[in-house]
Amino acid sequence: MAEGFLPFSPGFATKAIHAGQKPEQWSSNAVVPPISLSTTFKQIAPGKHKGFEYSRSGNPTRNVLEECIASLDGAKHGLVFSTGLGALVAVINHFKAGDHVVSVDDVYGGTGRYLTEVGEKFGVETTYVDASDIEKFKAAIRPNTKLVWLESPTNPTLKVLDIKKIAEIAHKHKDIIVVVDNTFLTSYFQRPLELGADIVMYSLTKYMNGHSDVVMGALCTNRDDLHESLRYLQNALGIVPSPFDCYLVNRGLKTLSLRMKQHMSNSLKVAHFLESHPLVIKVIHPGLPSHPQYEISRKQSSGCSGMLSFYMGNKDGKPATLEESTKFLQSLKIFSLAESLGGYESLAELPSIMTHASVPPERRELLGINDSLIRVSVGLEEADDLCNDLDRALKAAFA
Ligand code: P1T
Repeated sequence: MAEGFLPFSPGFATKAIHAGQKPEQWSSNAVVPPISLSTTFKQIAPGKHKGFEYSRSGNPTRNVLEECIASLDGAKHGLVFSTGLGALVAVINHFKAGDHVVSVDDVYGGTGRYLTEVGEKFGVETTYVDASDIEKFKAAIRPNTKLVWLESPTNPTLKVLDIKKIAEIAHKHKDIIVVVDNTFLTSYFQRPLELGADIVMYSLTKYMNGHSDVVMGALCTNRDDLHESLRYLQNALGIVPSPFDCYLVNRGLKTLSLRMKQHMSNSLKVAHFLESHPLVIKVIHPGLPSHPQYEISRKQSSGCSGMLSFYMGNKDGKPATLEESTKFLQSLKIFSLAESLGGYESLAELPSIMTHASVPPERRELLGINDSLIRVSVGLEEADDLCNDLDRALKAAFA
């Protein structure tokens, strides 16, 4: 147990290795689930089959992954999609024109882009709110609100939202569904369904797969009605992942608990190092006592991932210019300057120009996504090597 945090869910690592993968389900008794590439399945009589007809509507390798993902969240149902955004598309397609969404203001840029630029074209309007302020959140709910979309911690400013409190408020209104994007923490560190969410969403591209070689998304729920609708949409919209990718994610899950523990330990070492660095103005990491929602983080999560953000600045505390941030990012030798997160390798990026470029400039300013904000995904390398890399690049940026 990480000190001061919620206890871990019992049996997590065992489920990650065994759930959905009974060897007896295959005629060969294969211990590693086979990759079933066939697009179609022979029928015994027209409409009579052994559970599979066509690979868009169902596939044996995908089924294994869906069962395993669901079990990790303690969920009855799991569904996987071609990407994380594909999972969002399925959720929005569950609604109809005239329905309203309340979304946390600091969401992944691509999520905001879909909600605003695509969702609104089809008549589903979104209001963005700082959901860490409960009164502001309550005020954003309208009579036609049908969906509350949360991300916690948020991307990239790592705000932690009180999921239980928000879900309780939302559920006082009939028909509101609460979805939590749990990409940053995974089911190992946070289980939103147990905190009152109706659906938990993932970009499996990140920690769940963990090896930066697959893009995929997932939704898990305990509600049969939502599962039925979303499974229908998974097929009807055609947003399914390939069997080979399902095999890879399934393999990645086997080491999720080990990886997450090490991501937490490494990112805390890096966060403490940066917090004492003269060329760093502020570090945002939910495991630091200086984080504004440190207590909520420990109350609702079992730990922290490898994600942190920080503002860099010169010795006098003047925020870095775009040139200085660029110099820093280009001077890194172990961290790669790249979008994405959650892989075994360390990455660093500039959200204002990269992952959050699609956020309107006024909202970026309000959220503090400026040219001195650096987002880091701390990987599994030696923490001392990572600190030395950051130190050298910070000095080079202001030389
Ligand atoms: O890339 P995709 O698998 O479609 O997932 C989208 C997505 C959803 N939710 C969160 C919290 C995310 O971070 C992402 C993708 N994010 C990045 C690519 C990034 O660098 O932040």
